[in-house]
Amino acid sequence: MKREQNFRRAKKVIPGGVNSPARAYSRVDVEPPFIEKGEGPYLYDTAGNRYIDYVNSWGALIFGHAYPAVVEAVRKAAEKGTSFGAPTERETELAKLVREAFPSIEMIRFVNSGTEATMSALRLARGLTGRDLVVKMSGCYHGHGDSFLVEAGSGPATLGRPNSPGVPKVLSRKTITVPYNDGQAVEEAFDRYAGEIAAVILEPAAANMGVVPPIPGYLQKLRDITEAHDSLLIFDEVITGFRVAFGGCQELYEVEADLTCLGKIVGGGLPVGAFGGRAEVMNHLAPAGPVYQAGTLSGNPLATAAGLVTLQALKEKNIYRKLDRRTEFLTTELENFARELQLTLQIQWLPGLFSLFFTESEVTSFEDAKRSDNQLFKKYFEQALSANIYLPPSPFESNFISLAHDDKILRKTLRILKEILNQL
Ligand code: HOZ
Repeated sequence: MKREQNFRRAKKVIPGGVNSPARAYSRVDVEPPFIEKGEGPYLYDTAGNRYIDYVNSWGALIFGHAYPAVVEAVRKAAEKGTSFGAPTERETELAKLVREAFPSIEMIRFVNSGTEATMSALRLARGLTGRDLVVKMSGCYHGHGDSFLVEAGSGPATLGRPNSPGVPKVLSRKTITVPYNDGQAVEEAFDRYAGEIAAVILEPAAANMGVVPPIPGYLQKLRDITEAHDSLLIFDEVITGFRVAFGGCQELYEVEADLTCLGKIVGGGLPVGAFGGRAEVMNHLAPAGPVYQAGTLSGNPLATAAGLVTLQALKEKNIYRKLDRRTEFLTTELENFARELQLTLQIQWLPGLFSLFFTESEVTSFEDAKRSDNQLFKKYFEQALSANIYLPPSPFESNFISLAHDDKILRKTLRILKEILNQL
């Protein structure tokens, strides 16, 4: 069925036709393709088109679609039961593997999404410190928990509604927002609210306002400030964990968080989130401690099976070098071409993810990202979709490269994107 027809039908029974707003193509003038299947770097829609996919389930699929080891592990697990609501050995195995990747994590709890991970991590930080305030960076997105829908990136930014109605004012007042990459602003927040801030939360490399890496010294400064004020530093590595490096941004930038939130890759494409940190912190969680958090499907056998084979496969030597090299190839070639054309374009990237900002100078904050020319973005996006390149439909999202995107696929993408840039 054609996408217009599909979308019309969906809108009659699902608000906006989608189960998560970022997929609704609200910022562009086309309807979203309805997907039938994925295979390696490709997505196939119900109208018979095959796309090269640069969304990769918003970063969850580091090996591409229907990665055979994951499919087999999930199939085998499903044959023995899909949910027990009881402990399994595989949960411990997965926990141990995450610990290997992130030295700052001694204990971890698995949940079902990144949103649950960040909500629970913040509750834990509040419960532990007895403080209510949280410092968040504008343009960072931490899922749809009440405390985080304040100047949020990703879907809320795409819709132009970074603060959501329905969040009690008393709660949003507990979220202090400061610009990303501005350590001084965090210092000032601590001066102003001395003894009241439970935690500082951020994406250590922002990926929900496009890709905005931290400026040198920024993460260390936040580490120092939070330590000096007995406040917790929470890294939301839902996107960057197991993507920019096996140990995420903490490995890349050598700064450790008190609590780390994970999602996407850790579940190998199944619904998984997780949060972890030092044992003395995590043991405040029920039933070991008083802070309550729970979930029937948390740590379910399908999710842990997919997560386990994915993380095991990621331990293979040189895998991140490969991802780094491929991302560098695509972005550098595009950048050089844009320079030849004298296009107003910034390409920002980290291993496995990148984004294009149609703006004059480097983007280091949400304010900068918002200056990106939306008309140019729309043209670029729509032409790419017509040429069967599936990109995130918003400048406030990241493009993702998987290990299934080999040199041939990248060269083909490059040829198509160059043609499009040439016509902008
Ligand atoms: N949170 C995702 C974007 N950063 C969107 C997920 C979705 O719409 O599927």
